[in-house]
Amino acid sequence: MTKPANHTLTWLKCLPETAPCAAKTPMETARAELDAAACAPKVELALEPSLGEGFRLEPQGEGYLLAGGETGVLYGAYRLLMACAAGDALPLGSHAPYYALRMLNCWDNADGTIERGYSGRSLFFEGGRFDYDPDRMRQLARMLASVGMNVLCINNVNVHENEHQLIEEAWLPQLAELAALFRPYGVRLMVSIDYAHPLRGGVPTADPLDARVAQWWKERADLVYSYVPDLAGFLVKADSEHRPGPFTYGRTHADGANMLAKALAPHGGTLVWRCFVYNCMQDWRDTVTDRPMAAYQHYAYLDGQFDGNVILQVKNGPFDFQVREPVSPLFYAMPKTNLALEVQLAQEYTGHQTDIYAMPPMWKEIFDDLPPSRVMAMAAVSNLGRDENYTGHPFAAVNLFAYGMTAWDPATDPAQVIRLWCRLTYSLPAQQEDALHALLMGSRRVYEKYTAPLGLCWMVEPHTHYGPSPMGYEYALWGTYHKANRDAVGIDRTSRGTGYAAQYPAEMAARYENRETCPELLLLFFHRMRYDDVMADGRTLIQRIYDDHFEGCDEAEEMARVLASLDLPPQDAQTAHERMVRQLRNAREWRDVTNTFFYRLSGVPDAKGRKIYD
Ligand code: GCW
Repeated sequence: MTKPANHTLTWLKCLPETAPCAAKTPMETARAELDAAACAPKVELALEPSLGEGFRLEPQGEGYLLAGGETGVLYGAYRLLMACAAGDALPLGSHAPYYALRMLNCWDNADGTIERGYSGRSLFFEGGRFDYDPDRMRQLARMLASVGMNVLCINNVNVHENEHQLIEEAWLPQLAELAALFRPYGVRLMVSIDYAHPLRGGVPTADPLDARVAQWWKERADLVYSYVPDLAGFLVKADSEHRPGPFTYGRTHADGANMLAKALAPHGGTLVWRCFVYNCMQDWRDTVTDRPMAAYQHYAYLDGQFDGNVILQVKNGPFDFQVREPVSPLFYAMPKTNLALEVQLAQEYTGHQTDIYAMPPMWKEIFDDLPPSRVMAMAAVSNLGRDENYTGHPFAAVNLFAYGMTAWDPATDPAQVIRLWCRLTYSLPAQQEDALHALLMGSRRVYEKYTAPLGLCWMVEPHTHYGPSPMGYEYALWGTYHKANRDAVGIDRTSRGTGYAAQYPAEMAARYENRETCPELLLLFFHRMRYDDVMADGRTLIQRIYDDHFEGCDEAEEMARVLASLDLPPQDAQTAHERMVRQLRNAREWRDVTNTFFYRLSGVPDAKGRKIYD
C-alpha cells in the first residue's frame, strides 16, 4: 500500500513527528514522548497502580513528578505536552477519567469500504483482508491516547461475510498483531460480531437459551482471548436493520446479551449491545407506530436484567444522529443498567465532512439535559479514514479531539476544547485564531438553519443523506415522516398524539408537552404546527422557516469569507476551500428547496420579499 506523505497532522503537530515505536508499555511510551519533545520540562515518572487511568502531576525539584497507573502516566504525559505546546498552565494536581470506557467505533468493512465514511477507505482493511501501515496505526493510537480514548472497535456493526473471520482462526494472529501496536498506547481493541455466527459454525440455532449456542460462544471467546488477552470485548447490533438477533427465537435482548456476556466474563471482557432497534419496514399509512418510541419500548422494561459486564449503547437521540433531537428517553428509564452514550463523529446527516460542523456545542446540550452520571461509558462512531489528514476535512479532526476530551470529562467546555484544538493544530495569529474559533463554534447552528427546520429531521436525500429532499423519506419504510400539508407540518408527539413525550420523566415530559415550554428548536419534533402559528418572538412558523433558511445560507457565505482570510498550511487551506465551495452549493440548495417546498404547500409569501422559487 502507498503511504501518505505526511503522517503527522492536526493536534499531533504539538508532539514529536514520529510516534515512539520501541515502547512496549504505556509507561515506556510516556517516557519516550517526554524525552523526544523539545519543549517538555524535566519530568520524573512514578508508577502508582492504584491511580489506574488517573494521574497526578506535582512540582519536584527543578522539574515535575508525574505519578499514575500504567495508562494514567501516559495520559498525564500527553496532557502535559499539549499544555506546553499551547502555552497553557501545566495540569498540576490529580486527574482521572469520568468514564472507564471511552470508545471509538469504526464502521470499517473488510473490503476496504467504510459505512458512512467520508475520509477515504479503511485504515485497517483492503480487498477482504487486513491491510494497514504500522506507522499509521501507531500514529492513530497516539491520537486516541493523547485525548484519553482507550477502546477501538475496528469493524462495522453490520458484520458481513469476511469480517466473521476476525474471530476465526485464520485472522486471529493478525488481530493479535494489530492489538500489539495499540497496546503501548493503552488502547484495547474491540470487534463487532454477528449474533448469528454459531449458525456458520455448525450449531443449528442461535437461540440464546440453547446450551449449544452458549457453549459455542464460550469456546469462541476462549479462543479469541488466547490470541488477544486484553480484548475489550464484543460490540453487537442485533435485531436492527435486518441484522439477526434473539427476536428470531422469541427471546429478549437481555437473554441474548447475557448469554454473550457470560462467555466474555472469565476474560474480563465487556459486551456492548446497541439499542438502535426499531421497525425499518414501517408502512407510512400506519399512524400508531412512532419510530422514536422504539428503543424505550424494546428496552425499558428490561431494566435490571442485564449482567454486570453488559453495557447497552444508546444513540444520543431517539431517531438517528439528526442535526437536532432531544436526548433519548432511554437514558432516564434504565437506572439499574449500564448505559453508554453513542454519538457520531462521522458526519452522516451533518454534512459528510464537506460542510463544517463542530460538534462540542451539541454534546454540551446533551449533557445539559442528561446528567453525566446517567451513563457509564461513551462511544463515538469514527470519522477516520485513509485520507492523508485522517478526517477528510481538516477541521473535522476537532470532533475527534473534542470527543476524547469530553469522554474523559463530560464537563469539558466546548469553547475551551475547540480553542485548544485550534491552537495545537494551527499557529495562527491571535485574531485569526479567534476567527477560526468563532467559525467552528457557530458551524453547527449554521448547518441547522439551512437544513430541516426546528427539529423536523429527515428531509435529506435518501440513502446518501447529503442534500435536501423534503419528500425523500415521506412514503418510505423507515418510520421518518413529517406529514407536511398545506396548513401544517410535524408529528404531534404529545399525549394528544403518539404519546412519545410521556417516555420522559414527568418534569421533562411536561416541558415538551407544552408548546410554550418546549425548547423552540425542538418545536417541530414534538408538535404539529400550523404555518400561521405564532412563535414566541411574534413571527409565524412559516416566516421563521424562511428566515432561518435565508440566514443559514448567508452565514455559510460569511464562513467562506472568514475561511479565505485564514493563513492555514497550504494543504489544509486547499482542502478546506474546495470543500467550502461544495458547502455553499449545498447550503443554497437546502435553502431554495426547503423554502420552495413550504411556499408551494402553504402559498404564503416571504414577508421580506426575498426570492423564493415557485
Ligand atoms: O442510520 C443508520 C445508518 C447505517 C448504520 C446504522 C446503525 C451501521 O444509516 O449506515 O449502520 O444507522 O447505526 O447501525
